[in-house]
Amino acid sequence: MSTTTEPESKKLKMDEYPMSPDAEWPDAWLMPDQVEDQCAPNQLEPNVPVSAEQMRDLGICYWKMDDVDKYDYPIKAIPWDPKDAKDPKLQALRDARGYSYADIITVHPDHLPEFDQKIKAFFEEHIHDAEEIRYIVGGSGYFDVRNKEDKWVRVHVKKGDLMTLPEGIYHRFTCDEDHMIHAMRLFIGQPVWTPFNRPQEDHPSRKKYAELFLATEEKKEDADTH
Ligand code: KMT
Ligand code: NI
Repeated sequence: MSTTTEPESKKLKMDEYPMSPDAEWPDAWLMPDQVEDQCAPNQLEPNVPVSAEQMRDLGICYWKMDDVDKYDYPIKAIPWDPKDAKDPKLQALRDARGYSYADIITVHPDHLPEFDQKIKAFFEEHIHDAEEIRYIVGGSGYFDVRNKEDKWVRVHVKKGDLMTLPEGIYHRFTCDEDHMIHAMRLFIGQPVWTPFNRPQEDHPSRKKYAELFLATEEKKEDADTH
């Protein structure tokens, strides 16, 4: 009798879906503390690029989804059910990382009520008490995250990019000058999108982030030996 189930050894375990090679990661750069137009690229002069390795060191994960154009995604679906867009690679990643929930939204003046207010709210510096997972199925935009020196790093995400920000990282979002992003929001379990605006130094998620990603080597050694 034949079986279609994969042997145990071939199955990807939770958290073992391999990330994309460095060359495929989105462009990222340092940006000034203050900006006039949040949707402009806002690079320093001269530009200071931020590498994939530096992004990983902040806890960011990234996968390039090569087959994004093979599937049609609705403008809005809350929640989203993959009836006619059964991308096996997306499903494998969701299974590997436990992303049980998904919805789809479009941030564009014609598709998001109170666009101007929303885009201002997205750009308030905040953390979440869970990972932030976004799969960009159309358009583009900027996720800004704070680096280890508390400087802003701007990551330019576009169609086909699946990026996650770790729990507790200070971040914000804005559209770019095209003012259109079509994104799938993923979540482990029931979604909670609550933003906790900075400062949140005593928030457990912030403390966890600081310990995992900001602690100096000395502090880590201290923690190991005491
Ligand atoms: C966020 O986290 O600010 C958003 O979800 C914005 C739209 S998704 C790119
Ligand atoms: Ni957020």
